[in-house]
Amino acid sequence: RDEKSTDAGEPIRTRDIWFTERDDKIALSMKHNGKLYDQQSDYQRVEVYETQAYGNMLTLDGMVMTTEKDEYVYHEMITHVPILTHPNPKRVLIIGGGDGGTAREVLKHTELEEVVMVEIDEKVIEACKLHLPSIASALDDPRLNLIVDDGIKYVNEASDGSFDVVIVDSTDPVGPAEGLFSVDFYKEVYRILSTDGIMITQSESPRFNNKVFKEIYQVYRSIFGMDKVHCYLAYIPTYPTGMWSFSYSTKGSAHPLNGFDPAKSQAFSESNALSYYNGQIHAAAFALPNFVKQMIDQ
Ligand code: AAT
Repeated sequence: RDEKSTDAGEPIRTRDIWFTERDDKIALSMKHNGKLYDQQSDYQRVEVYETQAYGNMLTLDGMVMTTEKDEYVYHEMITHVPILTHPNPKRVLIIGGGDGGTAREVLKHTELEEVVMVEIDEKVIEACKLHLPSIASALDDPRLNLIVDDGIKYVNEASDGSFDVVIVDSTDPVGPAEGLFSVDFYKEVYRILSTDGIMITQSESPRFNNKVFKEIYQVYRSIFGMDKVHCYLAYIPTYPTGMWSFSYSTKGSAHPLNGFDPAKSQAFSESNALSYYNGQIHAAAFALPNFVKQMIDQ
């Protein structure tokens, strides 16, 4: 590896080097062989590391976004849970998701007629196409309408009722994604959902980002209604604490469990050779520990 260098021309060192994502009180470290990409975009610092345990890893402003070896958990769970419980999904909007993982999973649903993805940062797209091709593969799919723009602007300008499923695959609420955590943004998402529309967001870790977690659920309930917002969990080893949550908010009759067809989910999982999502995981993901229920119900 000695002859290789990063984009900045620095040699990749072979000694004991570690990436660490630091919070005030905890940190997550991964040993790596070097940095493959390092650019400051207009929005954030975009880096790709070659980790030893999780393959190539995208970080934004020093925070882990995705890795080659555990990305399937996040991308399968953010996608198949809503699409397989919507009565008739045709039009899907992805906000963020620049690595392409969510788009790749959405495009496995061949009945869809329109898939739009709005990512703000073209450097994220570039880094992932170069260094995380198994995740970014879908970004060149002709069925994907990929728009490089601010997702907030796109949603504000979209017509009423224009999407059946909106997936907010966004960064944490700092930097360019801050507005993606505001009441006004979710009101606009509600407006552009069709009658039976579903909004999905990554809703942080209940164990780690607990203030944001509680606020998120309060905001969604104030817009969609008390009994229209659900939380589900998945286990993502490279995110702080490993316990991660997603929100499922519904405008009309869709429900994550009532009317859910485990056989259909199981068949979808098998025919697409999925690695995490299946008929049993779907139902199990909505079973919440008491401390999480209490945070949501407060
Ligand atoms: N599937 C990967 C997981 C991510 S990446 C989130 C993406 O949202 C980033 O590519 C970022 O550039 C994009 N983004 C941020 N703000 C906006 C915006 N306003 N409009 C459009 N795209 C945006 C998320 C991982 C979760 C983090 C867990 N710690």
